[in-house]
Amino acid sequence: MGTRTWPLVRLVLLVAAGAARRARAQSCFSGGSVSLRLDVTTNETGHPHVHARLDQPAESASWALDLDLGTSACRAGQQPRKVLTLALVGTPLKAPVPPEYELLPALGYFRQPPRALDWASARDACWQEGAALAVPQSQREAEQLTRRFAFNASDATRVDLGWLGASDAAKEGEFVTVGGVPLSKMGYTTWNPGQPAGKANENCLAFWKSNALLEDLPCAWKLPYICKVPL
Ligand SMILES: [Ca+2]
Repeated sequence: MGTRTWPLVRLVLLVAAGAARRARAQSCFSGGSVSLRLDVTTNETGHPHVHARLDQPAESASWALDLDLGTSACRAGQQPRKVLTLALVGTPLKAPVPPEYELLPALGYFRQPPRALDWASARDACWQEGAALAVPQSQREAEQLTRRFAFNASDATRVDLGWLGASDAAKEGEFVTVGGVPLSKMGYTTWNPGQPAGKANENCLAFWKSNALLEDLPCAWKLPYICKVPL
């Protein structure tokens, strides 16, 4: 069914950091832009429609929509008008870092939880804290992590290794971070000599406390792990 646009009530609004402001009309946004587009149209049967489209980066805030339909008159004696009020309330774009996280300057916020976990449980535990299972992005970061954290943990299969946030479970030999980025693009890929060597039996990434070199290990092992909140 065809529609026609009411020329005087076509609205394009831009919402940034929770505050609405008028912006120039455009149909596509990119980068960090968050846009809210409202189109008020009527179809051939005369039914008016309001279409709302919120467009934002995938990692952006989630929004709660609050609608209120009522009547209002600006002045005494004025004919009441029907008023639809639309409110969007977003979650903060950046959650505060939990207090137990330690800032390593220029690297991020980190913490080693006290328990050892299998790789998938460690990944999920970091996510539940608003962090991610750490992946060093430089030699310096890998060495800082091994120096700063003790790798001691209860119930650990071993305490001389710690989990990192990458796996080649999806495609053998291609390690991808928990954020979906190929490990080869993360800035630190210094494997222990001869590694990775575990083939399909060892799909999860770890590093050695002693020298920060990378190792593939069975994902069911329980190892210490480090969660990271990026700067
Ligand atoms: Ca493997």
